[in-house]
Amino acid sequence: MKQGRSERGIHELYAEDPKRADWLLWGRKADPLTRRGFLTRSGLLAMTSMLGAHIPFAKNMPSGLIPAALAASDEMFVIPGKEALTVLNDRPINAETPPHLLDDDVTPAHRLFVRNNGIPPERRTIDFTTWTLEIAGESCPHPQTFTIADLKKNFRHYTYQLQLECGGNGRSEFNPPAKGNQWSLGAIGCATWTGVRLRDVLESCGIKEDAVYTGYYGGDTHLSGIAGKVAISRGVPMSKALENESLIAWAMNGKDIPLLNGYPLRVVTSGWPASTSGKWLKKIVIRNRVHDGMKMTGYAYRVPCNPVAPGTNVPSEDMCIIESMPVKSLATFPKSGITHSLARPLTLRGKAWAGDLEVKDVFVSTDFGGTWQKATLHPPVNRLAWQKWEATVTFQQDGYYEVWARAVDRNGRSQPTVVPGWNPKGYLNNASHRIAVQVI
Ligand SMILES: Nc1nc2c(c(=O)[nH]1)N[C@H]1C(S)=C(S)[C@@H](COP(=O)(O)O)O[C@H]1N2
Ligand SMILES: [Mo]
Repeated sequence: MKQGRSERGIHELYAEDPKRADWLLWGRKADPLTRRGFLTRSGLLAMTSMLGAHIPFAKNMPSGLIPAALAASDEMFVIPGKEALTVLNDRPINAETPPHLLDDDVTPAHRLFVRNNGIPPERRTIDFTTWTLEIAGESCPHPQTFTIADLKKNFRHYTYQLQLECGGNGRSEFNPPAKGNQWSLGAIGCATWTGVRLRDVLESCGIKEDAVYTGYYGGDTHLSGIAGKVAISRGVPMSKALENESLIAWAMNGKDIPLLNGYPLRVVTSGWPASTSGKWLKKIVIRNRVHDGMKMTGYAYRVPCNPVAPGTNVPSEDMCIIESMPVKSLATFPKSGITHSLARPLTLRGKAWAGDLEVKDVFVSTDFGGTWQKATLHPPVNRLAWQKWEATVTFQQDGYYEVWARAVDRNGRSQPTVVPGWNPKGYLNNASHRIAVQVI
């Protein structure tokens, strides 16, 4: 966390509210209780007294599990237009959405997370009418440059609801900890995107037979401010780029894309780490090799090709690029920490998604995973949209409960209830979401 008050950027946005600015500059201190860490035996006793209740399924509770009731925390409001998001960093700006605020079927602009690797272009420097997108690269025989009006005129328009999840979502739970944004659960959203198919645009420029990968370039700049140094330039294999749902989008939820989410133009390659969905899109290259842009090489967005023990020093040649994201779900209602009456059943709601795949089932548990009950799962509105689920649970006695949600994809792969495969950069944590419910 940088602290220099002289730094320009988002701080200017808060000039009119010094209290918020102060808080931002000071940063969000990691709360040890937000980690899925371990407590001692006496900690467990202390915990019961902190919760002010006994725990009916204590015998099932993994030793040292920190109750979701204590892990939840409310944060200050900070980004104008995205006030309810939890800000992790201000330079670059990174902010996530608390799970209970992801309850909308379609994520509204003010609730879509923000993950910036560099400094976004300033709004006043962007002109929607003169913004251009260049298609080039060694495997593109006829490079061309399009205005947004050209894209709109020359190609068919498509609108899809598409989920975007940062590859590092859930990173805060890995142990040993991984450097990077300490995302908890909210670097995910599913808005509606309108644009043209990436395939149609690439095909109009030609795709040579030796084409293997795309690479995007955006209008943001590297944090260092070094001229010509890009913040991030990633891409996908041609097979992913040519899918129906891979878009070059100019609208989100029927409006201009919010500046922090890529205005005026972005790639959306849903189901893969959202880092493949380039914002402030200026250029796409068709490559005859795996794209080697910024954050495509080394350890960035890669995990060990074979599982490793926590803390292992993995040689970079043993790291593989993340492709489709793993199955995952959230309980978006109720908010973790509610009090519920023993006399009434509790109806839960949530979302589930599974990278390139569809979600087959969602299960919920109120006894720390001892038993599971099937939720009602709705089909996606289109491929790569998240799926809604609901379930009604009842409680036999009062006390502290956790509701756990677990999704299973079409291939039968389930979310784990503990943090899965440790990896050096802390990607792909798809552990079950847990919410705390106090039954009285
Ligand atoms: N040009 C550009 N594109 C980018 C990024 C960026 O920093 N610059 N961040 C990427 C990452 S890591 C993620 S997770 C998503 C986040 O999209 P969002 O901020 O719209 O939620 O954008 C991706 N596209
Ligand atoms: Mo990301």
